[in-house]
Amino acid sequence: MDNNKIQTKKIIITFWIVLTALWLHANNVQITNVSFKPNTNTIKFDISWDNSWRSSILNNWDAAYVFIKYYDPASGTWLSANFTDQNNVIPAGFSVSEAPGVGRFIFRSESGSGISQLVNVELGIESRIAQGIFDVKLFALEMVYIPVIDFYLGDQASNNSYRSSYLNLAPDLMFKNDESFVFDPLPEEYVEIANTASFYVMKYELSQGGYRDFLNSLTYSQQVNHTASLPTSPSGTFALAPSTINYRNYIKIKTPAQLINGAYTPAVYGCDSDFNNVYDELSDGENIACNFVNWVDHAAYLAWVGLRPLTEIEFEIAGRGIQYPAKNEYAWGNAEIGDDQYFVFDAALNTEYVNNPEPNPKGNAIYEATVNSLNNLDGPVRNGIFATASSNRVKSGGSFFGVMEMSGNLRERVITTANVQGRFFNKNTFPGTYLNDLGHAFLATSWPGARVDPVFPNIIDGSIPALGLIYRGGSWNDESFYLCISDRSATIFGNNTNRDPYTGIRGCR
Ligand SMILES: [Ca+2]
Ligand SMILES: [Ca+2]
Repeated sequence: MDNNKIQTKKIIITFWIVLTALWLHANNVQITNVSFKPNTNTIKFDISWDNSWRSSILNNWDAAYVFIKYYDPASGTWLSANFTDQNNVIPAGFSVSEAPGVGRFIFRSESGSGISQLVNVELGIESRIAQGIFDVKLFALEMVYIPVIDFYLGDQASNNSYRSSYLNLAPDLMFKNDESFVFDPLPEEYVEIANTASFYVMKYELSQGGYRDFLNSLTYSQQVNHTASLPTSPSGTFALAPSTINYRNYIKIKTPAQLINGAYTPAVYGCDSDFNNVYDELSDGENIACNFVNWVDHAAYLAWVGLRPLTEIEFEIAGRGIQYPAKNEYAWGNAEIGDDQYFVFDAALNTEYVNNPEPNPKGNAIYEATVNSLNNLDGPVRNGIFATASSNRVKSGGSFFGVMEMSGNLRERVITTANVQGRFFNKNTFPGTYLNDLGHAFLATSWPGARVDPVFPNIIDGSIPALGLIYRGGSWNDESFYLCISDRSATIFGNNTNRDPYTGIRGCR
């Protein structure tokens, strides 16, 4: 009865599909046909993503991390809706993770590879959400499962590479997981390796479409702190990039914020790489990795989706896997890297590709030698640009476990072991998945840059130094050595509030 009443009131329910892609070459997850089933308290949808796998040999698979936001009229904000793990319906050959955490992982339960295509998935949700009276957004991110393994740290060659002892550089003495400490040359001391556990890491750097969707779920006051241009700026203004040069960031203000009855409405953001003032077309760059994000943005995004930063130890584990280190190796497991400028076609389309990838044994990556500003390549590229249905690890530039763009494209902030603040980081503390009124992550206990505040404890607002971070993997503008999986050249100082064109967002949990 209530449900009928609600429908006669014509309350509009909107479904937001993130990271959508329709064409060949596209790697990104797609959600369609979303509906609610009030009788079973479930949300029903179809989901698919490309280049999916599960390997029983490596005990490794990829997954779609799904999470729900609903609009809370009382607070005027988008909040997380909880999954109940009741009445789940999952097609044969797939599984879904259960609590804890705000989101759920959908993944192959049997070995295989190719497109993952699931129809009529149902996941149990709070009954009030299943009634269909709220505006709801269902999001998905592709992630990769990293099992507990024996691993090596350092490659005995890269700058500040980990090693097993203070002086001994002999390869047979490199650190392995059956030891407890590793020598970190940055603080010149041994650091304890926390108990390792399996984790999921984002398969790609966060896309511009993903960050756009985040901005479109914030209030005006929250948007102010996660963009470079005021939300009241004219339509067509770059949200993150400078007006002079945008380095392939195409997120713009689509509809400016407006002052109505003394309060600002949020701006609406969209991608428009072809400058035709039609936003979020397939040709508008939303699958390109998102640059111009600072640590305050990064922390807030991760908190909002229920993820956390990686540690630099996890970065090397996800990159190298179980393999013995090769000196100066990149994410694809050897020290050979292409150094010819790439020619990019279908630029900013969801089919964006490079028509001259390097042949074996050289791996492919976007960095100083391969960018080509004359060919519209002066910034990051589409996530997974080198991965195709037939590409191997070297050609795709993927890591041992299939994580993409760990070498190059955008550099990645991770938690360092090089100072006490980084070593204080607790992987098991997650903020509450909602942000404070100003859009900042809080309850981010032990995260770098978290300061004590009487109202919002452990808030990350950029007001104090973000001690405990380091950049890993290098960017499109870096020399090749920065891209090595063990390179530790790029330490981070200061508050890390500058938005630069070189740094992106990756998270894990
Ligand atoms: Ca357009
Ligand atoms: Ca990267």
